[in-house]
Amino acid sequence: MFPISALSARVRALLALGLLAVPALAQSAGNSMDLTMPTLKSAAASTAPLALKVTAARVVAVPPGIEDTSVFVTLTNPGSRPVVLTSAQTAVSAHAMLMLTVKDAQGLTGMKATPSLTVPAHGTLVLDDAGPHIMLMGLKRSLKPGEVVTVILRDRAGHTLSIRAPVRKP
Ligand SMILES: [Cu+2]
Repeated sequence: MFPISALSARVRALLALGLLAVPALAQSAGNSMDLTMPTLKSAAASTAPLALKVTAARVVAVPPGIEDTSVFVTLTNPGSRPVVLTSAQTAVSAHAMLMLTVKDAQGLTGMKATPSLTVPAHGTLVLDDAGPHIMLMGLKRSLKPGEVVTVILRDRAGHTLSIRAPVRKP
């Protein structure tokens, strides 16, 4: 949604940390077993996938050459406990970050990274361009309108939810 130049120093610092982690990820990506084993382990440790209802999932289409975009989705929690999301990931971008939309003292709209987003018990969390959202940073290729991108959300206990989000023009 926003040019990279709009990122706060804090986000840049977080990105730098993320970039530091890339060599380790790239190494394990070289061997599909390395990717599969931790997934199986965490699935065994978790009791069930995240029980959230997903509606209005979409990825914002951006022109070729633009490397960042946003994921919007409405998440409804039928359960009696809040679901605290702590990370997102997708195969189509180097990073996925949980973000808040904020206004500065001059009234200018920007965004900042947040360590978590909460879907309240018996409630709904709307991710959109005016509020919290997920940023995909460092797209590995241009996304075609209509194609479906898989985005995985993870909560603080390691439970995951796979979201299928079609690419849509804003
Ligand atoms: Cu944004």
